[in-house]
Amino acid sequence: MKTNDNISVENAEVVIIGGGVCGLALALFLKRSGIKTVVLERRGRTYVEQRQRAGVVDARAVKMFERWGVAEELLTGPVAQTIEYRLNGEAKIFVAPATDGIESRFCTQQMLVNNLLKELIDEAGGDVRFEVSDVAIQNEADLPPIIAYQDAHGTHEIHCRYIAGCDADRGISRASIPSGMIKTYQYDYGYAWLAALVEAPVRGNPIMAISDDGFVGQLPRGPLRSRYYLQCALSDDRSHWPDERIWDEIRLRLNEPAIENVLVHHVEFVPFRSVVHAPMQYRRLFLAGDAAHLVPPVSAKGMNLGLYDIDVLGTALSAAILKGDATALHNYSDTVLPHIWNYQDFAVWMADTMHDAGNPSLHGDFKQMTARARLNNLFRSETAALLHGEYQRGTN
Ligand code: RFL
Repeated sequence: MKTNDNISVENAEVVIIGGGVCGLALALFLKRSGIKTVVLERRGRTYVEQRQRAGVVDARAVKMFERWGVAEELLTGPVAQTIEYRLNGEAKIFVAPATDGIESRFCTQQMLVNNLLKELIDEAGGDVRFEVSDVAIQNEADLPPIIAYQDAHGTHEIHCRYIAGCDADRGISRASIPSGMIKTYQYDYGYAWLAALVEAPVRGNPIMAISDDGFVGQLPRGPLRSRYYLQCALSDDRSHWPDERIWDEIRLRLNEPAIENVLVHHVEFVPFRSVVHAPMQYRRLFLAGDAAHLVPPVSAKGMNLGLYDIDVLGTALSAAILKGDATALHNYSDTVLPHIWNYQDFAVWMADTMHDAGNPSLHGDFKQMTARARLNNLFRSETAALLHGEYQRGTN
């Protein structure tokens, strides 16, 4: 490391901006390929370790971790591909038809991130710099990129060959791309979910319950906890939803008056929107995960789509750096976008079906009846069930 005018200057092959699930997975892959990589993360390690979101690593992502030889280190056990769909209290269990043997794994995002940090930093000595600020990107045509940032010791510059923008929707990576160079496709659904992490496990199957009083879902988040999702208005906030109302609505929408109030650890409000920014690359900057696309949580695909990007991007970066073949890197965006659009369509299917089939005040009684027919197809058509199972596994 050199020092110029109180700015430390160093080199790396790849700088990854954002040390969330996508940035860390990419860093681990590159580290194991022998590529010098630096991760810049604005939060502290403890904060990153404690952030809880997704619950399941889909079968496609499991295959990726198996190919990389880290599935056993990172993931916990297989998860049954069953969901209880409930319509006004009447339950039907959807069992995804069996496929080629590889199954999704139960592994919360928090667990996966903790295991990635352990493998990357504690086991492999990977370079993750926490609590950095003012990250700035120079990505000029025909010049190697320069990433500047601040930390407690001063100002730093990293000269690199490639930048991976894994800093989610509000990060600096996508914002650094000049306007007009990428197009944003966005769809707003007009409602939100209240997501409540509670001290109660899922008993039986994960539940997706449609009711005339609105949607409620319960998904596993570890052996002791689960997350309830309640459809709510975009304008709602915590003042509209004291704990007592959360539990009253859960009992009402599930039609289970005996459910008891337990500790609510955390509540957040997630507006439903789908977004794709395309192309997902500009010069030597490549966007992955939430920096490039968002899906509503009803599809349970946000993290899994990000891991798909990382699989393609990691392979393309290593071909460019280790073999001098940048073809896959040039084609990165064109390679991943068809998959992303496919799962945006799945997210629309899930969102419309789970919400329209309930109260017709949302989109009318015609949409209510077509949504119910669509849901019913999962139980009467092997073809529909097979396709739904493929989407759940991420193999479509
Ligand atoms: P992350 O995980 O948000 O990490 C981005 C990292 O970038 C850092 N950062 C910066 N660092 C340096 N400089 C800057 N200027 C920076 N700006 C930001 C941040 O501190 C952070 O550490 O994004 P990534 O890696 O793209 O991963 C995306 C996933 O986290 C996301 O798609 C999922 O959590 C979505 N999601 C779910 N996905 C699933 O596959 N299955 C699920 O069941 C599921 N449930 C959910 C979800 C997301 C939710 N919320 C909170 C929107 C449930 C919820 C409630």
